[in-house]
Amino acid sequence: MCPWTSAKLEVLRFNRAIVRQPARLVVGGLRAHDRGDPDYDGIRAEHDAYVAALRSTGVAVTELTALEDFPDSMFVEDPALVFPEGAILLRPGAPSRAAEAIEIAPLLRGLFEMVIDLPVGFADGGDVLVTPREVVIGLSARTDHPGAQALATCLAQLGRQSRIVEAPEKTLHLKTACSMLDDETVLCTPGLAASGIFKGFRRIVTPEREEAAANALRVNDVVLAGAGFPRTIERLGSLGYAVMPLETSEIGKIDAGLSCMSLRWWDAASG
Ligand code: CIR
Repeated sequence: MCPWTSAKLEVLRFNRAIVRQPARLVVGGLRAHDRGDPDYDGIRAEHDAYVAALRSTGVAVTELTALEDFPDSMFVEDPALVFPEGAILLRPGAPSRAAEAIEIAPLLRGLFEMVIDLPVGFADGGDVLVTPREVVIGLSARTDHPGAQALATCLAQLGRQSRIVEAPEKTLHLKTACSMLDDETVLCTPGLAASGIFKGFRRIVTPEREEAAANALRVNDVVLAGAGFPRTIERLGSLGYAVMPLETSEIGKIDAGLSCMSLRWWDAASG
């Protein structure tokens, strides 16, 4: 077995998660390039399998009802950040998603003692990668400089250091192109691997034409990975990771991947 599969999972141990059921209007969700509308039933099936997968890893999942006025609201990762020590309500960069933070605020205020509002600028949770040593904030079409800097201040209030980087061009979010596989290892696209952003991390690079596989999701002992990326699955398996393939072809049509469908954290009180 490869030695790094026993690496620590300080930032990838979760016992709580929040998800939101897809709105009917999800078929009209935002996308950079039109590859045809996704199918609502297909999205529901992908979402249901995702929730079941989270539960199978030991996570208690709070499932919110659909917000029918917000096509992209099932992607709960973008309007907020959650940590064991508190939550941050973000200001999503797409105008049609701005109010999603207002919608999720009451739940987070009930769950966390400390909830900080991003005061200015724009930032999407998809641009925020949590690593043990720091939080990496990507500048993108959704996350601007004022938002990233304000977010760094909010994170400092929670005791977290951060670093602001450029997300790769032509990707929606920083995490469209990378994900943590364990505390020391990043799965990322070739461009991001070469960028210097992950200097000091072990880097596993997505195979050619499987760049979208970089948005995998490590939850406890399992790596959730897009079923449409067989070479990535094979590579991770051969390195000793326990991979659970999940269908993402419908959510992929609206630029979504596996991280975006949940907010995850370790809640000490839940044990
Ligand atoms: C959007 O463009 O906002 C949605 N269609 C997809 C959001 C995906 N979010 C994420 O990866 N964090």
